[in-house]
Amino acid sequence: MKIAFVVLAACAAAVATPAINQIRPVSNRPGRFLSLPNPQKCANRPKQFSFRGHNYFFSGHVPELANRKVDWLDGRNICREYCMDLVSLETQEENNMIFRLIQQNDVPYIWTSGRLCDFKGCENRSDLEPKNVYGWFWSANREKMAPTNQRPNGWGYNPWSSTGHKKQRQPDNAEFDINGTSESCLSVLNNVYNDGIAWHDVACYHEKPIVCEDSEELLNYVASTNRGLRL
Ligand SMILES: [Ca+2]
Ligand SMILES: [Ca+2]
Repeated sequence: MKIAFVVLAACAAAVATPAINQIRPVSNRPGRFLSLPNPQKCANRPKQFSFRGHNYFFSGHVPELANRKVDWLDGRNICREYCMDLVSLETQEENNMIFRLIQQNDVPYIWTSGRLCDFKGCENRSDLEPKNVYGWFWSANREKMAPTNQRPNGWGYNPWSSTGHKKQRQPDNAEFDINGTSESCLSVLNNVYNDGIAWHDVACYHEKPIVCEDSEELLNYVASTNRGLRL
């Protein structure tokens, strides 16, 4: 189910047109923008594993990124230069694959492309209310997530953790009560709250390793503007 998030749709449109400096920031920090793909990096992107035609990599297994932890937008931008984006976990099969990666490599947490639609362009959208249930989507492809309080269609479990800082189901926006920062980004945490590997809403400024997944949109864009480039 695709829905048109106005601001992000504008970003996507800008990628496909010459008006590249019209891309709007998705963060509240001024002067931060989505990065454009780098054709050479796209052609040489790390392909550590693949699933249903998409390539993926974990930053911890890429020598030049292995020691880096980044906030959510920097994470997206690292991926986007490779024609990828932060991973989107649309199916249980894909989710299980990423959970296994985290478990087998003892990774404490990663960023995904999951985002709460709580920025400019998300106002007056009754279909997204209440936001903590209906307001989450995958920013890599703007696909809406299942309601957070339900098992997604075709899944055997609800990937959101049943606990967290406030000992409440996720998403709980817990940091907002502490310092006024919204937990608008989706991280997979590895047993941080004695809850196994599970989804949590986390404030986007936290620095974490990343998993990147092929972006069809960026690959198609680079393919169409770089004839003959092998991607
Ligand atoms: Ca995906
Ligand atoms: Ca939380």
